[in-house]
Amino acid sequence: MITVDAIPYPYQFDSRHTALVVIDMQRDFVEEGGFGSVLGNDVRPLATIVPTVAKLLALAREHGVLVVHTRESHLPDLSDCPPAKLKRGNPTLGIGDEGPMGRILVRGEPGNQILPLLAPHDGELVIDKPGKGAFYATDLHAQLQARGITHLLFAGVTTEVCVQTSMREANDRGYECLIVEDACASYFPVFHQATLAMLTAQGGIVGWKAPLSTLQASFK
Ligand code: C5J
Repeated sequence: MITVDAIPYPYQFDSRHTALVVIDMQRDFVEEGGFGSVLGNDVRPLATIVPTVAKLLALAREHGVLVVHTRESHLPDLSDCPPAKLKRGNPTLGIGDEGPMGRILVRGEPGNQILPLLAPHDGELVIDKPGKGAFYATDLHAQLQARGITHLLFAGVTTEVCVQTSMREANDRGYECLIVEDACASYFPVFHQATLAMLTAQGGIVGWKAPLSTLQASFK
């Protein structure tokens, strides 16, 4: 059993029953010139966490923690995209439109791919999700149950949207969740901080948080 000196109190997990879920580290969200930056977002806070996520992936792989990657993505005919989601957002560039790296949030397009540095390894799960949460309209829960996973470590982007939604969905399904705080980021640093505070308030109402260095130390 590993014990992490986490907030709000120590978090314990068994690597064999734990998965690292890396949310949406896609080129269109993180890279300069992608969808996110074309919409006017400053992508630097997202790009900054890439080395930390790479180290976290290496730690998980070294210790036999299952790795799950997600991508926010839709079928090319957008039949899995609710009209409300299609209408939302920037009127000049929306889901399915031709963007700087191919069609926005469409499976298989260059911008929809995970950053090469964080690319999935053989045997790791890759979940294409049409929603913000990783459990909505995916088989993630079934895949985790089939592998006896009870604990989830979260990383990725953005902290307050897809990471937070996924962690809340996981918590409601009975998983013990920890967010690796410096392996997540938002275009809005204040939202990042607020999300970490919300998730861990009231004695860990959604779960725990710890930085990568604390997680690394817990394996020693
Ligand atoms: C994610 C978004 N991945 N912000 N998507 O957080 O729309």
